[in-house]
Amino acid sequence: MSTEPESYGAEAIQVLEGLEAVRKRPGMYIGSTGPAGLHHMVYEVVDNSVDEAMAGHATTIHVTLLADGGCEVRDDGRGIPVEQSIQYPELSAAEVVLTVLHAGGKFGGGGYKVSGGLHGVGISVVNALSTRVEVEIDRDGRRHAMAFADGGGIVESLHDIGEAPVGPDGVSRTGTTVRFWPDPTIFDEVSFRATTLLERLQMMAFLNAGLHIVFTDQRQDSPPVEFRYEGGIRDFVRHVNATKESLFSDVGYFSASEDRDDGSMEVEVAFQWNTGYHSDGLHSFANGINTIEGGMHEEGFKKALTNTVNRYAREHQLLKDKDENLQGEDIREGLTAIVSVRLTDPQFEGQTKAKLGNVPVRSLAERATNEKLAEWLEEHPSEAKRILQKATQAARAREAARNARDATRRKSALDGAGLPGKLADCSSKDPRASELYIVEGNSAGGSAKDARNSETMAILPIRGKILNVERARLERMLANTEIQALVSAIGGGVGDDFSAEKIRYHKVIIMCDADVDGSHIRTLLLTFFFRQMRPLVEHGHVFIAQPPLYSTEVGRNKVYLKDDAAKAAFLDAHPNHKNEFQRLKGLGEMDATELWETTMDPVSRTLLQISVEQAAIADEVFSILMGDDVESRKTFIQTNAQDVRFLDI
Ligand code: 0RA
Repeated sequence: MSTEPESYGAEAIQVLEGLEAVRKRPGMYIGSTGPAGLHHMVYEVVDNSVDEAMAGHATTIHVTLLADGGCEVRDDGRGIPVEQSIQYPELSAAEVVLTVLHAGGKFGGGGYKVSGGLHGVGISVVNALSTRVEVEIDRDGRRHAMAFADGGGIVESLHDIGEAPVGPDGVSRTGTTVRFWPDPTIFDEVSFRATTLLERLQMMAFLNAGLHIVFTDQRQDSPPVEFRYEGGIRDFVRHVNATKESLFSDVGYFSASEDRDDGSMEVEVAFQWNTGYHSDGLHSFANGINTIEGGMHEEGFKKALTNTVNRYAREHQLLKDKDENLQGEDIREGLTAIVSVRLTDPQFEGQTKAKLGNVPVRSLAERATNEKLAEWLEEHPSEAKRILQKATQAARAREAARNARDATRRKSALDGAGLPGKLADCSSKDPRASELYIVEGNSAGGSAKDARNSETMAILPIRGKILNVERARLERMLANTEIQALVSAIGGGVGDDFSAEKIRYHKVIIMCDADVDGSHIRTLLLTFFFRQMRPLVEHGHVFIAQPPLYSTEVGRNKVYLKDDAAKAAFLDAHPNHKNEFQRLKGLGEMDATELWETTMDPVSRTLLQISVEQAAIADEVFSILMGDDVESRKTFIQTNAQDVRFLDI
């Protein structure tokens, strides 16, 4: 085959036009061109390998961040087919997969029943949004290679480069390796964040029992991180509950599937209760995607859970005739459960496209739970008894909580009547012009007060760790003075009562240090806003202040540089620059002038606007992967804290 890029036929031109459409509207294909979109590129490629593994043909996926900024995904599957394409005779099948939109596993006899992919867009989209893509395919004893450049143009047609490596068993290796370099003219940032990828890869390993994922970051010399969970979602539940006190040691599990004319579906559920008080430990997934807004699978499971537990309780006289049925939230208190479904054509709906809409999944989940959970309860009488004791206590606590909440609501502090003492309010009464800076620590709060423009900027210092909202029940949370100050300063109420019309500031800016504690507080605040003031996030009123990482002197002026990329760009532009770069101190150590210049001056500051999706991710990641254990969370952040810019976003 030719390796020359010339002599495009009509089809090749058509193909390039398809990829051009992706470059024109990247957001339509990968959601955004921010960090989330950048990381979707990796998931898109990995999802193809996961599909190959789920079809029973691959066991191991290596994800490697290359020192030069590229990303390599390697699997030991069958290898993308290399023969001539039937539909596009001038291209090989592999070239079609890389250049034609939605050409994933749809051709040949080997197509997949169910396929992952957040947007299910295929590797061609990754190609369209990369400056270079290299693919190697080991198949039929040969190694084949091809390469693309500048958004999908073929620079090396598929060609044979020799024998495929032979393993110790004497069998030729098969598999696919894809390397890509995201296009910096498309993405705001092209540096991957290891933590973000690790979280997702770990989740994938939990959701695909037995799948072996190896992650290596060659940009630094850290050892590879490996995930493999033979127990799948049972191990996931065990992992979430590891930092909690479980109510019993067994992790329940059941699954069911159904084949229909319009495709197949399967549901898997794992569950265990802990002694905690959340009733939001239910996490659901559809084709490996975290459905944080729930949907049909969750509905079916929840309904049947409530039914089945109540039915069991009545049949075993654990509820008396005169007792009311236990409510769903009582039964779910302390429950950690994973509901994972796979289906042919998932419909993602809702605000963040994270709600499963396929109606038939509801009845499958419901029937499976009604039948198999009932069996599990019969087989586990002592566990069943504990679950019922806990649910009964929760029902009583719910009553008490309602009374406490009513009392709290009557308190004037929460109606915005009195403003908190430590709030340095701004003089403007126009919410559109007003900004609230939530500042970690009193000393930073002091500098911020000195530095601010008092007409438009209000300062609210938050001391130490605010209450861990993840762990607390609502009434306890509202009793916390830091939370009360926050609620009354913002002025829109809280929880179901929250109204974005009443808020006193249109910008609520979280200003924390770029260290572990700062990141902790930032995540807590985002979790709080996401759960208790969601419209504030939805309307785009929540921001994160991003102090620069470096400063340096140019003549008599100080120049601030946002991050390593900005520093590199500065050095490119000033090759003779000899002055040193200072790494900037924590917020508390800056004086007012410095704080103003780096972080608060509207002309030069960098504010990151938080989307519902980001807040939801902060919330979800926080509660799923970290549980209640602050220590393990700290360790996790510390080992991944190289890139402080993206911390927790
Ligand atoms: C289409 C058909 C077949 C495999 C694949 C695609 C495939 C794609 C990717 C992408 C990354 N790794 C992959 N592994 C496989 C079936 C091939 C056959 O029938 O042998």
